[in-house]
Amino acid sequence: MSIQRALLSVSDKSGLEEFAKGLASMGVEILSSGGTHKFLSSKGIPVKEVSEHTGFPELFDGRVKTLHPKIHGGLLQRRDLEEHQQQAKKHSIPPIDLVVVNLYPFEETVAKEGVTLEDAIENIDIGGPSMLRSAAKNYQAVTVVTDPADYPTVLAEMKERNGDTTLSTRERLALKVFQRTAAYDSAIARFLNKEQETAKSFSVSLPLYSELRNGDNPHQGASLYGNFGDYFVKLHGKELSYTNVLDIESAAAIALEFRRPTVAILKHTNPCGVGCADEDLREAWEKAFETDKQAPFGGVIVINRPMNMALAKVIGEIHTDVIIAPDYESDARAHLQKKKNLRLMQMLPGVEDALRQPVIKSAPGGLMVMDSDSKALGLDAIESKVKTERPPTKEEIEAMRFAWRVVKHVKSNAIVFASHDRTLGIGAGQMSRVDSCRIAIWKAKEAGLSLEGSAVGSDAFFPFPDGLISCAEAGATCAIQPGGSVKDPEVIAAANAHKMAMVFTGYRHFKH
Ligand code: 93A
Repeated sequence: MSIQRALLSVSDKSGLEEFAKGLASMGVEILSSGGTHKFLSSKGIPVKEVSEHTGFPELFDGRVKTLHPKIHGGLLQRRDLEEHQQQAKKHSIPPIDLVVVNLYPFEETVAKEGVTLEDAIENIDIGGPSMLRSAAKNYQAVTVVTDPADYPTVLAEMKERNGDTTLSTRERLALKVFQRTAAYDSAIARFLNKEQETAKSFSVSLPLYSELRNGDNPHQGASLYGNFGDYFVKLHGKELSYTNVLDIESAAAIALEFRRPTVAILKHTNPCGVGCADEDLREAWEKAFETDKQAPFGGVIVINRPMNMALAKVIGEIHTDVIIAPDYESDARAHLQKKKNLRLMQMLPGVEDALRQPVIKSAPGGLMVMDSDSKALGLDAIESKVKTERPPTKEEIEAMRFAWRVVKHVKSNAIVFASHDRTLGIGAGQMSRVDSCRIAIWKAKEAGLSLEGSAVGSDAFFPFPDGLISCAEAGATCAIQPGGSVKDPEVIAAANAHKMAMVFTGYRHFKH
């Protein structure tokens, strides 16, 4: 079958004029993308623009020129299948028998000194390789030329064979295409890889989202940059402060740890209490609030279900700075909005992704970037990590899971006593672990909560047995901690002596 229609789209125009003239002289219809069309027309060669052929203009600064079913259908349709030919007819997709494409000069571009990433990226050819690959896949019927050095051979063959090429030539040219596109993609990958290695410099440009009410203290100014509004919307209340934003981030992270209806109350980014329930948010609230009834004053409350009136009524009774919920029932919102100083925040879908973004902190003279702590226990991780003579009961496993989920969000050194659905005592941010244990035990006592049969979670290993022993004496029957201390054997012996079940997770959850 002689070549009837050809598509020419090239960056390197060398040898193109003669080649196109040769094609035209054999009666081949020539289609071309914008620049190539202009070039050929200027040489007086009859040529039709791709956009005219497809009925679709070039878009997005030429990023979309030839990416159209009429082009790829023309290349990929099988001439030997009746069904394909019927579809082609039905959708008016005439066959394209010859493709002549060479790609945006990516390699040359990145070889230039001082090339910008943007320049490199704009030189990543998408449509060209796509056409080359479509044509090469269908080499049984389609001739594909990517190297100007092949123009004379192809033209000579066509002249000799009444406008056709041989299958062996088409096969050879197809192989050449895949070698070329593979090399092209490798060059892109190499460049991006190098870009990331050597350019491990940090530059960011974010729009101002809003000025903040104040920093840590009223005499410190603060501003918020970026797309905070894509994830959180303030429905009511005063402007946010710097500490509000920190609290909102911590609160959302805790709430999203849990699938069951959950309420967490926070102060200075630490949870004062976390409670879960099967259905009733109010029940979850009671459990969270019972952990500590003093600290929540002026705190932050987060829930992972829409706020309802029953919960709005009870939490409306205590002074709160910020409430965060995925949504608010209208009566609940109206009720809470009566409080002028209360900020009502809605967290939008996608927050989870935002919280998985790297953490950025200032450092003297620069900043630090850290992966987010998104490590979680596997479902069977507890059973396989028991270190004590006594394995944990099913209830203890649930309680340890809960403690481990919460302790991740408590500032180090962190100790959390918990049952399967609530916190019982939290010790946060102490310089020695044994002090965090003491505080957690004391807080539970203050709250009138029993630690008998509870689980204790520790964000990092117990460096000595003393902390663990104090937890056991307070009533904890199981412990979850990373392990890894040189004194682990002594800590395990102490757990055994107290008939505790203890699990080593193998990884810690420091939070600074
Ligand atoms: O930006 S692209 O990836 N999008 C396309 O749809 C497309 N189609 C062809 N680049 C595309 N091309 C490339 O444009 C070809 O591979 C060729 O290198 C160049 C020819 O463009 P012009 O004919 O407009 O000068």
